[in-house]
Amino acid sequence: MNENIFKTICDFYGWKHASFSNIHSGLINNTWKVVNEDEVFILQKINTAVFKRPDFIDANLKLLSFYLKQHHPEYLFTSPVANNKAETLCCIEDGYYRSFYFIKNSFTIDVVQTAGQAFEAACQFGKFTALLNGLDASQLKITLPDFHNLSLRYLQFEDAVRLGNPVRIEEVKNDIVFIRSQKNIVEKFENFIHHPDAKQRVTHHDTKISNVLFSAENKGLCVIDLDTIMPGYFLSDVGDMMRTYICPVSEEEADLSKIVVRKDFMKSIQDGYLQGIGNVLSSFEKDNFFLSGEVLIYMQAIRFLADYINNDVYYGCKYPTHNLVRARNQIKLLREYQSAIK
Ligand code: GN1
Ligand code: MG
Repeated sequence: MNENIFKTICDFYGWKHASFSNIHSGLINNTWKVVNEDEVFILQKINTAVFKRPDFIDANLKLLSFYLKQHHPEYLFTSPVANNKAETLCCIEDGYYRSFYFIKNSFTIDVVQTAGQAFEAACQFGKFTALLNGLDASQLKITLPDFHNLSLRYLQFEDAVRLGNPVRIEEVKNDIVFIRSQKNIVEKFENFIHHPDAKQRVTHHDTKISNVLFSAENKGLCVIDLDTIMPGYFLSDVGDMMRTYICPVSEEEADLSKIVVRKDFMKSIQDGYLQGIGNVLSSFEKDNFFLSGEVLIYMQAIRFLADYINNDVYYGCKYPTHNLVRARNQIKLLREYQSAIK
C-alpha cells in the first residue's frame, strides 16, 4: 500500500500510530491487520472487479446489524467500524476500504484438523441462518448476482470451452469430458431449487473454516467475512463446508493421492449444522443434505477449470498451471465424495 493511501486511511479512522501487516488469506479481497496503540483492527480493500457494488455490501451489513441488535443482542456480529464521517465504507482514490475490530482472544484456523472443529463451525453457520430466520431475506441486496447458480456456472464453462485459450482447451480435454459427464448434477440442483419445500434464507455463501472465529476454548464464536451474505439455499453453506472440511488437504494440493474424504467429518458437519439451525430446515431439505457437497464441489471444479481456460482472469495464479491444479484437485474430491455418499 503506498504512503498516501496509508495516510488517508489513518486520517479517516483517526489512527495515529498504526502499523499494518498483510494477511494473505482469501483469493479476492486484500486484508491487513492494523495495530494502533492498544487497539487492533482488520482492514480490507474490496475487490471491485468482483464486488461491483461495495455499497450493497455495506447496506446488507447495516441491515443485519440492526436486526441482530434488536432481536439477538447477545450475538457477536462483526460490523464495520465507522470512520470520522460516520461511514462504514471508505471510498478513497484507489478504491473502497472498511475496517473491523479484531475480536480479542479469538483466533481462526486455516485447515480443519478435528471433527470437533467441523462440528463447531457448522453449528455457527446453522445458528447464523437460524438467528436471521425472522428477517425477510429478500430485503438483502444481491452483492454477487448468480454467485451460486450452478446452471449459469455450467453455461459459463461451456462459453469458456468455446471461446477460451485453444492451447489450454486442448490440454484439459479429458477434464472437460469429465465435467460434461457430470451434468446431471445441474439437473439435481434445478430440481432441488424448484421444489416447494426448498427455501431461500439468509445464507453466508463462503463457509470455509477461516471464516469462523473460535474462542481460546476452541468453541465457535461467530462467523466473519460477510460480503457474500445473500438470500440462498442451505446447499451453499453446507456444500462449501463439505468441500473444504472433509479432506485433510486444501484445494491447493497438487498430489491427488492425498485427496480423501473423512466420513466422520461429514457426519460432524451434519450434526453441527442441524444443531445450529434447529427446526428451520424442511424434511425435504434434510433429505437432500448431502446433495450440497456434490453441487458445491462440482461448481468449484467448473469455476477453476473455466478460469484456467480463460487465462486465470478471475482467480489469478501463482504459477502457470495453478488453476488447473485446483480444478483437478476438486475433480478428484468430487469423485471421492460421490463414492462416500453412495
Ligand atoms: C473465493 O476469496 P475467498 O477465498 O474468500 C471465492 C469463493 C471460492 C473460493 C475458493 C467472491 O473466496 O467462491 O469458493 O475463492 N469467492 C468469490 O477458494 O468468488
Ligand atoms: Mg470470502
